[in-house]
Amino acid sequence: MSHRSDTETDSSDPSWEPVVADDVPEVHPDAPRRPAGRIAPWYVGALSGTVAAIFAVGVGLASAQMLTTTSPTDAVGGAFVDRVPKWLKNLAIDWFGTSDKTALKVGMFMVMAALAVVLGWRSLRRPLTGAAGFALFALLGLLCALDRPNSDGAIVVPPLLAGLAGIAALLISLRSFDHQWRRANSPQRSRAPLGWDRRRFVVASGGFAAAGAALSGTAVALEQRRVNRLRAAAGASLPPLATDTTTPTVDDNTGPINPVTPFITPNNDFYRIDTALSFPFIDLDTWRLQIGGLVEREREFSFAELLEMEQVERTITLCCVSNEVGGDLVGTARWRGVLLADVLRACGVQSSAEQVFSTSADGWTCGFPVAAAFDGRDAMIALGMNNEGLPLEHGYPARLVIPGLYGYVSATKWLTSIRLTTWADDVGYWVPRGWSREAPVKTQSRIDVPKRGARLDAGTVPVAGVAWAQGRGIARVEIQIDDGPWVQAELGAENLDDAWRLWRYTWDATPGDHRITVRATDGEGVVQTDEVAPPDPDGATGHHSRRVTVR
Ligand SMILES: Nc1nc2c(c(=O)[nH]1)N[C@H]1C(S)=C(S)[C@@H](COP(=O)(O)O)O[C@H]1N2
Ligand SMILES: [Mo]
Repeated sequence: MSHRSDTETDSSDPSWEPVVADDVPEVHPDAPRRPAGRIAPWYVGALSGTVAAIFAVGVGLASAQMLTTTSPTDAVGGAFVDRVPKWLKNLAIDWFGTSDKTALKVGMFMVMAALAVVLGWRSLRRPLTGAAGFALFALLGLLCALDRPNSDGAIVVPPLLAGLAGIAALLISLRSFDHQWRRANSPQRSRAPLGWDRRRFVVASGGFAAAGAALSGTAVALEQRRVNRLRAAAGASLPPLATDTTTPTVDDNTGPINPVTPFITPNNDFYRIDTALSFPFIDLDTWRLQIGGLVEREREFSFAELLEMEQVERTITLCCVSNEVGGDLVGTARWRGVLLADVLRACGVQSSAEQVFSTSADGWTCGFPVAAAFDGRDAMIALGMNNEGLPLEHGYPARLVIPGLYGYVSATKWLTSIRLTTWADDVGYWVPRGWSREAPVKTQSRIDVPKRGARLDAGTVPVAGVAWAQGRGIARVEIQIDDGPWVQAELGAENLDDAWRLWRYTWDATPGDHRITVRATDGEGVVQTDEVAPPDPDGATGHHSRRVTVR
């Protein structure tokens, strides 16, 4: 330090540390010193940090794929999803709908990029700051990984590798300008220019960026291959039905009752809601459904064993508690599989059991009353959906479908275990997060056409939609124009207690601004309430209405 003159030292900045310094052997006391503070421009640091982050993320993603485990980014994202406050989760669903997971990932990468820029910039003067920052990141990834339910030991490896990769990439990128200074200071090369070595920096940082991108690309490709294999396996998982067990329904998808919403929702159009940032690792050969808890005999069922049981097919409407009045988080499918009651009877349910508590391959849980499995409704372990094996998005290889209950308390996808238990002993995923423990579906009706704010010609206007009250069925749908009388809509022929009902009404529209409102009456004669309630905590209520302009 004695070589530095006072004027060269910015003593007001305690973080100042000579990039020049102590670790360099003092070969020549009179050699020119790099002027204090004359370090590479800030963006060199920022770039080093960014490049190191890209490399670290690539190493994390690729190593996770190779070890078939959760990546550090998914682990951190998953830990975040598990902890988001309810208002933020509702806001995310409001803003991004079913793309909320993509939004989360994009947000996470933006935060990481911002932190990497700052870390890199700070590291220009203090490389250890950056190293420590990446180590903290690795620690966060490690803690989140350990926090993931249902994961094996391999999950700790990717965050550790990613942390090491980030530190190495940062220090090596930063050294590319330090190095030039050293050469300038050796007596032999005392006339070499001072400052950082652009070319060396570009080579080092470009190399890490390219390697990081290549690793990320490889990870994406491996993940895609895994998903494709799972999809192929899902597609081939079900033999054709030997006998026709289909619940008799009239022509699906052909009825003109509702021009935009078919009675059966095609798998590709079926809404998807879950907490999974990537699909769980499933291998049909080793997959087992475990039944335990308050049963006479704990048992395990392989997929083949489930297929050997009596197969049923039922048309059931599934809906999400987060569905707003008029929303589209609802769909109807023909679910194929075994009755939950058959499987539970094979194990003998003890009388002290209160709750059927299920867990997915990725550790998500939910529970519903034991009665729902035995009260005569078609509570199912579904293995197929609309004449296909269960699609990956919808729970391959097996899921629960319980008519009349919202998905979050009943419809476990990627099902791996069912435990008979008490309400006190096990609590489903969403319950401590503020949603009701029990959640029967509320009667709802929705207008699909005309669209909101539509401009229509006076005369005959088709109005159409759907209505549902699973378990009770729909007996009547009524339409109100402005504040006029309620008039009956025509109902679709498909009339099942557990499925929605299509409806239409032919409106003789007169010029002006109008409001169209719908309400349904369930099979027990109860009219849908007009009391407005939000989805939180156990399902939205209120009438759906649309404003249109007629010319
Ligand atoms: N494993 C798992 N199963 C799950 C969920 C989840 O987050 N993870 N979400 C539930 C919720 S809230 C709903 S509404 C339904 C949605 O099923 P779908 O995506 O097939 O429409 O799945 C249920 N099953
Ligand atoms: Mo849901």
